[in-house]
Amino acid sequence: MNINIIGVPTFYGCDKLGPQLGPDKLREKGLVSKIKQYKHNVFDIGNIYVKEVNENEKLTSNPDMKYFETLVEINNNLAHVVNCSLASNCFPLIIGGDHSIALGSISGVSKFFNKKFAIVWFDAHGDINTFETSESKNVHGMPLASLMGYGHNKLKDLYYKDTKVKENNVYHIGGRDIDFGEKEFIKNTDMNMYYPQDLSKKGLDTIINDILDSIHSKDINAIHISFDLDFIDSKFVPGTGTRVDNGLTVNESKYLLSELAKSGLVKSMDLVELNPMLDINDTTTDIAMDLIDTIFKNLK
Ligand code: DIR
Ligand code: MN
Ligand code: MN
Ligand code: MN
Repeated sequence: MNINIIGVPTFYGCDKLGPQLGPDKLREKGLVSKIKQYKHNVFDIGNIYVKEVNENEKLTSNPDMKYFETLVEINNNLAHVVNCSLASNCFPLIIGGDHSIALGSISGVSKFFNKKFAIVWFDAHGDINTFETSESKNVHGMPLASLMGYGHNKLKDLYYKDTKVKENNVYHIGGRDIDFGEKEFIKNTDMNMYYPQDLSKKGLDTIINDILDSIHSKDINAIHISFDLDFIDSKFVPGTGTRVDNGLTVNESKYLLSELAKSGLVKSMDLVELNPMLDINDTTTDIAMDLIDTIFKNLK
């Protein structure tokens, strides 16, 4: 397969320094050769441009969302690069950066597949806040809501003017730190939520089969994986910004990713929230590499 690596070196969505170093950190660790060992054609097409913004101007463009206009710009460019990548028969692997970049990557995916795709979102958090429910004003807590058509117009209508994904085509796994407003949203949404207690009660194989059966039963041509490293239990991932207990192990995460990859439907992926400044002995970087290894080893 042809793979495009696209880095998005930004921390603007989480307002905590570190994630901007993620893409180059993984490159230094041998990201390209890691993927090449599985006989893929790998093209590292570089990083999306991230404009420098002064810390004290972060709320100037919008009082409710930090670095708003700059994030819109970054994501709009990213969406186009991802769309072009798919159009040239390449698998875009988007390396963050914080999770706000999923807004751009998935908008590009949505345009290419004409919305006939599913998202599997691995995260301890909901990422379904809007500027009205957010307690942090951080855009990395909002991408999924924006993609489903909620929140600020400039986020909802990023790249092209419409809702990017049907709520029922979103499969969210691992949520355990959901904000008040997000819980209210979940009560009325059609998106599919799988909490850590569901995973332990029913077993990982049952859950992943349920998800794949559900996807197969729909008019869907592709799966996009969006993997936030805080999906994994806090004790294993020092190098991510918002760690949460009661998550899954690395091996459990790898099992879920390998089953998805084997389905033959995975056409794009984000790996986000690696923070090399918080990491200890590259533990979390090595885990990120291991997850990527799992995907490209099993990709069909
Ligand atoms: C929190 C944290 N719910 C927020 N979100 C994070 O800022 O909206 N998402 N960390 O991954
Ligand atoms: Mn997230
Ligand atoms: Mn998260
Ligand atoms: Mn929270």
